Amino acid sequence: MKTSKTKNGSRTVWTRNLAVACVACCLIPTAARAQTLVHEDVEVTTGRHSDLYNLYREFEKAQAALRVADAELTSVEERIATERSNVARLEQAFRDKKTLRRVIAAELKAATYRLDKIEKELDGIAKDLESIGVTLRRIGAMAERMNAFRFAQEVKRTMAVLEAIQNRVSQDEDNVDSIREAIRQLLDGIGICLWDLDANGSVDSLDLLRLVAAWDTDPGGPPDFDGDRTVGIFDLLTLLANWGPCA
Ligand SMILES: [Ca+2]
Ligand SMILES: [Ca+2]
Repeated sequence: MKTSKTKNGSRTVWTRNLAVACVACCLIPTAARAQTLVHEDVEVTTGRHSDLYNLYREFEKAQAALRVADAELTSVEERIATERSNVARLEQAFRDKKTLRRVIAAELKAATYRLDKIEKELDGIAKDLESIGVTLRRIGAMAERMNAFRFAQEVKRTMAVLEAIQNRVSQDEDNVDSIREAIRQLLDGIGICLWDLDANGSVDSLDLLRLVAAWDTDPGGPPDFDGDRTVGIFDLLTLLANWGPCA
């Protein structure tokens, strides 16, 4: 009798659980169930949740773009580190007085040109990150609206990664500024300024002649002062604006 009661009790519990499971199955919205399916390609490819599927594919594209930006930034950071040690080496060379001032100045000018390019690349990466951020915020909001909370959490984690990369960009920009400042101080110490092409201590007609001789070419450095790969009117105006002895 006791055994029978237990058996009956177990059956009742089992039946109730089955009923609850069936009701839950019917009541859980499709999108809510999709939140677990979205990570399982086999389930996703059934096409049962195509909106979420498409959104997730878009998310994967944004993640891929983020990885590309991260890799580009890492490569730029390596070059910034190289420029920093390069300037430190030139500072040492200046202190040792074993290297000609104009040789050091020429190297510093070339470094400035490379820093211009690095800065442009940082700008490009910052813009890419901004647009990836806009996409991620939109995907996150849509995932939440579709009750795909696990997916939305994943988007948030990716947003955190994006913000960390954006912080690195800001630090790198500060680093570039500080290297520029070190170059400026060293050039001041040497008494040669960026626009003094023949390194005679002043921006004068000799420099103007050099600039004119290089007109419309890409010298890969000064007198292409703005780094647009051609010597033109802007470079001429820059030289004229800095006319006279290097301070
Ligand atoms: Ca000069
Ligand atoms: Ca130019």
